[in-house]
Amino acid sequence: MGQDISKIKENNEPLSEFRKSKLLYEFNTFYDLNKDGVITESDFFMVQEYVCKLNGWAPDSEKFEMTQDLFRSIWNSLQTEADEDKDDAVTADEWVKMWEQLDKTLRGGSSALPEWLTTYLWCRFNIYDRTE
Ligand SMILES: [Ca+2]
Ligand SMILES: [Ca+2]
Repeated sequence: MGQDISKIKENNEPLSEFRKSKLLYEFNTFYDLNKDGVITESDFFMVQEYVCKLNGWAPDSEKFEMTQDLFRSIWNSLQTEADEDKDDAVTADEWVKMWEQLDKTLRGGSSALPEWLTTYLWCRFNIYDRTE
């Protein structure tokens, strides 16, 4: 009976070193924008401010508020998925762990990334297109 459990464990392969270093690179480059070693709400706040500035949306405009809501909900989702100890900060460890979980889900037949992640990636690429 104990053998079944060890078989399950064998299937849960850890992420490869390559994949891990890629994830950590993304963590540092695209998420931890104020470079304090963790992802927090203020990192998302920076992206949001930046997006609004680029588009010329004033802080009291409807677009500004929409963007603020969007980034707040992305952060809330990330927090739910990744912030295991609920200290309002996502560490590199928690980040990699979340991706291990995500990879498992994707391999298990689920077809898509979570919606918040898709949204963030979309915003991210939009920003980087413009800064060139
Ligand atoms: Ca940070
Ligand atoms: Ca945490």
